[in-house]
Amino acid sequence: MEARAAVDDAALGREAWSVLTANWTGSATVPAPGLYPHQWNWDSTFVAIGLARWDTRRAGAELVSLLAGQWRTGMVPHIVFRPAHAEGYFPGPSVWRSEDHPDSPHGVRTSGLTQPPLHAFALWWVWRYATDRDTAAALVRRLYPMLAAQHGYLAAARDLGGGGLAAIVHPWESGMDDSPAWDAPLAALTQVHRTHRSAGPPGRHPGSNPDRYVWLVLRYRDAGYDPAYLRQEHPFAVEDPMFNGIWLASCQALVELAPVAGADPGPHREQAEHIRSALLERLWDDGAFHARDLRGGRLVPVCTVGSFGPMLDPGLPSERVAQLARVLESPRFMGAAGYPVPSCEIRAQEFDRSCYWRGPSWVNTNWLLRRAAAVHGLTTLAHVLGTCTLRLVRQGGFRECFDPFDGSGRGSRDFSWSAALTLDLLA
Ligand code: 9YW
Repeated sequence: MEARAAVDDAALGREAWSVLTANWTGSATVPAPGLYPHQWNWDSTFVAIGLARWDTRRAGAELVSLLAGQWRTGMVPHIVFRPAHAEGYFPGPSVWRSEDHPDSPHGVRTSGLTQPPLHAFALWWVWRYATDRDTAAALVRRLYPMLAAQHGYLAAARDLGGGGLAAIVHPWESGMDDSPAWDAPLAALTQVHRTHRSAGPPGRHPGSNPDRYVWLVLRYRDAGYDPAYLRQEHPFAVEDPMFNGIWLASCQALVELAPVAGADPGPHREQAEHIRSALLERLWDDGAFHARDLRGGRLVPVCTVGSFGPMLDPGLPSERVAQLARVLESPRFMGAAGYPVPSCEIRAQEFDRSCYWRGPSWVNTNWLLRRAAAVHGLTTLAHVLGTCTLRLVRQGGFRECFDPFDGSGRGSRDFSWSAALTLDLLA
């Protein structure tokens, strides 16, 4: 294992700051130098969370710059492009062509997909911990209407199953791009592609996932990013428990933030209750939450780290919380991993300890599950998740993800959310 001398808290904090300084563009934090040269949606929410206790202004700037990419529909795009690095990442702005869409923001090029709606939660975290109260209050007043619009978009345009949950229309929208939860819905695309061959660029076949990913983007783009197309035709539509658990937590955050912005918290409370019932009715099976493949009309059997997203809800019935905690602590997840939390259950055939969201442990999902455990008073679990996550970054640095058995780092180095959330864990 690639370990380094363990560093103390003060040194770890300084290292985290230097990563965040290096990855700051002047208005936003990019996820990792080189590999991801633009602003990514949920990455920025984790950066804002990590900065919340230390730098109210920069935490606010992070959210403001991301929301500059918001579309008039309320959709917050998963990438806000930096013009100087236009084609430094594929698919870049020339693939998405956001500028051709009447609802895209002026002067900012973005992707046409979204990512987990952690924004209101992140703003609430900033509000909750801000040392600069005036800046935080001004920030809440400024961003509240945008976040309410984002939630409105999810309810109006993304309830593709008609049961009160938001569907993702591309694996990238989950933030857990190659999770085994998308294998079956993606496998079904081969057939669809054969019958719609003209939809992709000439010669492109969705024989591998990267091809299918781009093919899905092109279909959606060529349909004008139209919600009616999503409802009627788009071949990938999945209700993900993590995406919806995060949305629910953000609705609860808006309940707290609405009065600060002079708005009525009632609709956000109702929305949260609606999502909770829908999660329990539509995604609960066999002791855990599962993704629902709307096009295949079934739940995806494999359990992933996403299965625990609804635990972020303080109102989740206690017997469900206990069942989820048992699964999380069992050898399917933490019980057999030296370094929690593997992104896929270890016993699954699809589990791969070295492949992104198919096995490795991630700082951001560990942080979310630590928060979920704390919300339900599971203090030992929360403590273990916090200390093990700090152990990972102490030994391996601020890597993108980590081998769940030996803790060795994987993917990019100097990864922003790993550094930012470390600052929060050290608090
Ligand atoms: C990609 C930026 C993004 C994250 C995702 C992660 C990865 C990008 O990087 O996706 O090219 O696949 O899966 O969660 O937002 O850090």
